[in-house]
Amino acid sequence: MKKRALLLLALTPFLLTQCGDGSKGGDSSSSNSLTIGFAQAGAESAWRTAETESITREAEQRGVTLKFSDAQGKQENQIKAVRGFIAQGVDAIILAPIVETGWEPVLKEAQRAEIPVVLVDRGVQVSDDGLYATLIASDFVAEGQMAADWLAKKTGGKANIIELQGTPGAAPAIDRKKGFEQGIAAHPEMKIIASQSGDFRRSQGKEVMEALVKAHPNLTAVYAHNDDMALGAIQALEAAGKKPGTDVLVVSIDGVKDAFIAMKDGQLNCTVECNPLLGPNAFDAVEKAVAGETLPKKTVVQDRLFEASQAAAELPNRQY
Ligand code: GYE
Repeated sequence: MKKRALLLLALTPFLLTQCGDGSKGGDSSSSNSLTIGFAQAGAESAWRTAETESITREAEQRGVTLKFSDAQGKQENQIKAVRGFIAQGVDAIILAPIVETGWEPVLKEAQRAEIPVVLVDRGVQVSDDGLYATLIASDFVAEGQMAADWLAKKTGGKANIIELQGTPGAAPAIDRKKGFEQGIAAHPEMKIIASQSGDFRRSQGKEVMEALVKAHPNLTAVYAHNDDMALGAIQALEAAGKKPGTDVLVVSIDGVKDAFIAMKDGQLNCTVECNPLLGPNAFDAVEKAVAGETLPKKTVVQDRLFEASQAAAELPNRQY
């Protein structure tokens, strides 16, 4: 199908200049007439919902036909979806891979079918990075480091930390753990006293924290790999008679609206923004990949850190 798209792109200027009515290819958008498959990971968090909306909205604006699949957190569903898109002969595939490993066979199938794959928000481990066109994502190690640095400063380098990890095997869970551990390494009195996965979900953040706060009542800080788990943990801490935001500092990642509300309310102390509005970048990449251009292997989305003191002023500006 890549060939068909290339042919169309090549013909567009001809049609524009040669055909009086411009009835075909008359739209100046090069996405016009593209059919793209979007294999989304799931809908586990507010972040992911915002990402889905951004990609859907951008497709509409560019006149792209978008085929959408929600894998509901299961890699096997996502692999099936990618295979389905290949069978349907889409022009390109946008993939937000749930976990890092296990992608090689299906990416090879896409390559054989000459269908470029643009990775959004999470990376993959493959032996040949030629198996995907590009990755558009944040630097998760840097995010974890920013969270650790903030906590080190705030506590004078002393904390009993409970870590809530994201989905096991997911790039942001692996790298946010790594970055945080690197960040606290220089502070011997900052200790991770317990670390468990809450699968990036609010309900599981709450559940896991209910058990952990009982087992480790000496905690002084929570580091959650995303805001949703932090918000669930805040509920569990309150139910256990703790004061999140005061006697237990809470720091997380994403920067979703609810996190800003919790910061304004004094329950969350800090969030590291991770921008989910990837639609415009994703479709710029798709258009280039379909046109046969070589893309940089990674585009890093820039993130910022926000503290509770900034929340009230920043809240009206939040887009997700
Ligand atoms: O931080 C989390 C989500 O892959 C960057 O996935 C994304 C992460 C995001 O569920 O909230």
